[in-house]
Amino acid sequence: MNQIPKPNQPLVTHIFTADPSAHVFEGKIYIYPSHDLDHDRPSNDNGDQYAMEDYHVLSMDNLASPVVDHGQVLHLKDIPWASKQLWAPDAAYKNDTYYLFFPARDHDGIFRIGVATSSSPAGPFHPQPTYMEGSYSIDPAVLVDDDNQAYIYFGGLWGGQLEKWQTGNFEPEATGPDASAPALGPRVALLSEDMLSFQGAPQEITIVDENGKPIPAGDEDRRFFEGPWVHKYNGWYYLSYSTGTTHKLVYAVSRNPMGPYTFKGTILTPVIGWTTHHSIVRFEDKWCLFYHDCSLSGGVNHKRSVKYTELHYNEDGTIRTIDPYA
Ligand code: FUB
Repeated sequence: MNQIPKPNQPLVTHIFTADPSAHVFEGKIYIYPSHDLDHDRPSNDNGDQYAMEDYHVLSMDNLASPVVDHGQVLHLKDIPWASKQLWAPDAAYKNDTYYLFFPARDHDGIFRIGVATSSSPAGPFHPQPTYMEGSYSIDPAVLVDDDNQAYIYFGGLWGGQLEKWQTGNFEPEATGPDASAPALGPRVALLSEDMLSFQGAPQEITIVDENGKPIPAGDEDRRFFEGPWVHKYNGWYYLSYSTGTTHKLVYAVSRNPMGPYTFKGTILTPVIGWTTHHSIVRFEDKWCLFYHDCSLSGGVNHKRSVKYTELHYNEDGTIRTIDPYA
């Protein structure tokens, strides 16, 4: 079961894993993925096929050592406010505590974001009794900045329900903006010192083109769809995300963690499978892209496998585009 990971190969093959959020904790690489279920129920644009019920944590001492599956660290049945669909999580460390941030549908079918805590990066994680007040949609990603201020980024279209929050309230019938109108941006909120709540209302992040114009909703090669991730490189904040319908991982940069962000280019060309979702982490002297695809399941969209590959910057700070099958 414990395999030495090779670049662009599944990290583990005994379970399906997706949406990897990788971090270096206690000198090792820890990966917080979704745990895809091996079922054959039908698929739809609402994402009902992504019916995940628990989380596992994976770790590697380094890139040449076996992957350890630390087993189930949190289950749906132990989260009082959640009804189904434990989607893409992220983890953070602060206050001598490890925090697992995760989306799930509440008992009204609305996606919310919860948090669970542990004294170990490998879990188990103990959930708070309620979701984070003011949270909505999916795909939380947390950046603890150099000054120790933590930011939570989140959001996703379609099944992720971001379209339904344009007024600040949940509007079940709401659809996205017209093609020529600015695209919906991911959201960002400051986290409280104890990491358990939002400090103030979430704000929408604007993503602009090279001329400072917001990327329109119809520009499906560049507009935000889901899976935000923010990392820092040479004093710049890099916001990367999935374009959804065009299946790319792309990025934009800013001097400010709250944005606006200027679109830069493509990190990863489409993978096998509909979704693409990633994280970027520095381990020792290498930058790594963790991502997933559906090669192990022969292309079944909801049976994904986490992989990694090395990521390279150009002299000017741009990221070299990666073809995962080259
Ligand atoms: O894994 C369920 C959903 O699929 C995630 O939340 C999205 O980012 C997409 O990868």
